[in-house]
Amino acid sequence: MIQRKFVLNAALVVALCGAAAFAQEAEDGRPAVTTDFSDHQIAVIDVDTVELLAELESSAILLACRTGLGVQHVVLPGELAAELRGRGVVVNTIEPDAQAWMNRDRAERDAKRAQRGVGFFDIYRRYGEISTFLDGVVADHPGIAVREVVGTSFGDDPLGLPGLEIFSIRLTGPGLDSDPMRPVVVINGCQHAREWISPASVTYVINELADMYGNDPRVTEIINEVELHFIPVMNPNGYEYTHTNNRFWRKNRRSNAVGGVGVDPNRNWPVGWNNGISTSTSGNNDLYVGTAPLSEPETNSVAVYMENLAGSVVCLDGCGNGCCGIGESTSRLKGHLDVHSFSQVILGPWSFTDQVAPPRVEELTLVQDNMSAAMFDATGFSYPAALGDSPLLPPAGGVMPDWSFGELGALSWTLEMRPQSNAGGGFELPESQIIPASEELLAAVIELADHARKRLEISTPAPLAETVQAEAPLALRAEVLELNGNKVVTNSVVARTRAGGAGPFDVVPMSPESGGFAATIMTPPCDTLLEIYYEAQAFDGTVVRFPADAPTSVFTTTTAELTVVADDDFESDNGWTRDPEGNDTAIRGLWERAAPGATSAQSSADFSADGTLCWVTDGNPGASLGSGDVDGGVTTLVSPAFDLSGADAAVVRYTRWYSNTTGNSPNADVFVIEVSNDDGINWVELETVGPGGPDTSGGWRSVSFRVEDFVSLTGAVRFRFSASDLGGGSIVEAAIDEFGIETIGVCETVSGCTADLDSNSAVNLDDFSIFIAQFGNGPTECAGGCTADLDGNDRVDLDDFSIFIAQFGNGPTECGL
Ligand code: 0X9
Ligand code: ZN
Repeated sequence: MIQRKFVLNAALVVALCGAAAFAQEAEDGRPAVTTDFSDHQIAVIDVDTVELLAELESSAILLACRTGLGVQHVVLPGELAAELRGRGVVVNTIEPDAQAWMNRDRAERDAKRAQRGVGFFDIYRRYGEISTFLDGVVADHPGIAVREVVGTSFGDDPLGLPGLEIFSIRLTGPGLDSDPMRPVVVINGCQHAREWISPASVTYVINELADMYGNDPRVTEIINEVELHFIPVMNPNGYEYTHTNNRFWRKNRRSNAVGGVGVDPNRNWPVGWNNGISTSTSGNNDLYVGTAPLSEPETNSVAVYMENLAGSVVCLDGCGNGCCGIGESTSRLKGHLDVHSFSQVILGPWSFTDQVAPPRVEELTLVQDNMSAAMFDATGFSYPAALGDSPLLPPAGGVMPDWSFGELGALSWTLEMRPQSNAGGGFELPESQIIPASEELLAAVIELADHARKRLEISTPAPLAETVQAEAPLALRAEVLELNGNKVVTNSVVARTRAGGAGPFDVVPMSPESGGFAATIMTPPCDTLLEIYYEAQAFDGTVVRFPADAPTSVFTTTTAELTVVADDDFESDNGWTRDPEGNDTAIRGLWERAAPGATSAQSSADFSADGTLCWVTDGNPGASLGSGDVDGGVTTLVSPAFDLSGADAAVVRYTRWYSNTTGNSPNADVFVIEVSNDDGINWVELETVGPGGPDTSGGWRSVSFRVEDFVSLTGAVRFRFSASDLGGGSIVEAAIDEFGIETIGVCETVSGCTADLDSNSAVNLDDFSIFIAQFGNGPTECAGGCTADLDGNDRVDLDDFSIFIAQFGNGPTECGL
């Protein structure tokens, strides 16, 4: 190997986002003041050995967020490019002079800046411009916006420049900003200097939210109830350096005692600090951890600021959001987003290890899925969300959200903004995308802040079916997730139900039952509207409903005469077949009836309360995420033929699982469900899950369809479930459970009016009151006669209730008048 002045660090094997021991030193070991990249080129290299990867990590700048073997964009010295070529490595130069590229890039921006009519978010702005712009936002919104000094960035040692101010902008509604009970969220940008979309988008979000206050009802409520703190530029001196000298600079601008310039702020936090996982102790390295946790002014000042915000709210009487009892304490800091680029992913804890699951997985999952869905809704761009053990990004020690989650109790994420890859512009997302990308961040911030004010989240494991059996027991189940440290008052969980669409709702207490709350109600007579909502109370007295705006919105169903045609929890073999026609092309991950084993794409268990089996695309978790997923084509599962002939209507329901977001090509495949009414010759699509959207990151989802909306009902109706992996690099897992079909018959009127207890030729609520007053009477009470004892057995019991219900709603016609 030829002598080079580049510092080699063979120990560093794992690296992220351009992690590199970059040539910053002159011959004397002192940091070079200016960086000239004219002897560097930007190239694409297919890195096929770990030795080559290590060499590039130490002597070039890798521009990817997911470094590793494979195609990499790199900035490398020309002589290294030549040497590699000499050894047979294919180096595809896309820009021969990296300095010329940077100069051009800067000149284009300067030219745009000088043009008239250029909007603030049409170009990437300098630190000073961002600071002045946000002063304007504060001045325009004096009632809700405040600027505060957080600290001072490390002055640019080599350039002899002073440290710049790290500042925050706080948004919160008027009058309440001293309320220590008010929850706090923090959003920071630009720990990493070259990730320009980060400070740009955080600045955009501050401005938008301030303008939405008073105009957008949801945002107004959120700002009135939550304190939002933004620190748009955490590393201002590093950021400026990327504008003036080196577009690829990542760290702060400290001259390190160990040599080299810059500490990686996002390796300088206390949780997992210097743990050897994507960390370096070499001052030249892009992942240099610094001399101690929080050794840097950027991290330390922000840590102090956030610790003060988190505080400790001790409940004296009553309690605010997060207090679960008098004398208990809680952190005010409920949420934190650390905004980076690039990769387009939402990364939850832990980062420092992929070996330990974080606490509060359910709440983390709920919020990150909501953020992902809101971002998708904003622009149609997919931001898959994952917790620590996901291969979306390899682990790293000493990162900021691990600290805010682990030590301050916030729900915290690294948000990697656009683009998805270097092909989309890498750290320099095209300026035309600043606004749409910022709209995605805005959507995520609104979700996070909205969550911060919540106490409880009620959900039901399955949606209420659109029709239910008339006059039959109906099991209701609700789950209550305790959010932000709050607790549910156990006996406060109720369902409220109403039959017939008018009058007050009945209260149905729900009792605790394995992981949730349950109650059973009797459904009203055939063809009656039944409305249901759920309610629970938090320790601080807040009442939470599901749906949230109940009773304005409620869940509804209609009673009918149902005939069960199929009810299959897949615990036994009921004639389902994989690939009946032999056309499947998948080579792995084929459908089987099995108990699934957990991976980050596959469920750890079937869906049914009883039993363990479901149909799943290879239930074995395998040695790695990619060993049991669908690969190489399509795998199909076909139901037996069901006889639906003679029915006017039929409902099919199933609970499905689908995940296509955990691999290197997320959101590339679909899960197709079809129906056939000619025994499997022709198929009609029932639904397609994916390629994007909320149902593509795993989780059991129950759905139902009216079969006659798709095909006419015949004697040979089949269903087909097709999961495929048609693109490369995708991890695809699918499963189904709890399959059922019911036909819907015509409501039969039960004639007779023995239940017309007040003899007015109608069986109505008045009769019901009389019935209920006698309910439970036995031989003693009925000695003198019980009008409600409809079957004449000297008791007013459930049998009489059935008779009563059967006649309920009858009028003069049915009463034979
Ligand atoms: O490495 C980092 O600091 C972050 N990526 S970046 O490309 N912006 O540098 C990721 C940190 C969080 N990582 C995980 N949660 N695995
Ligand atoms: Zn970053």
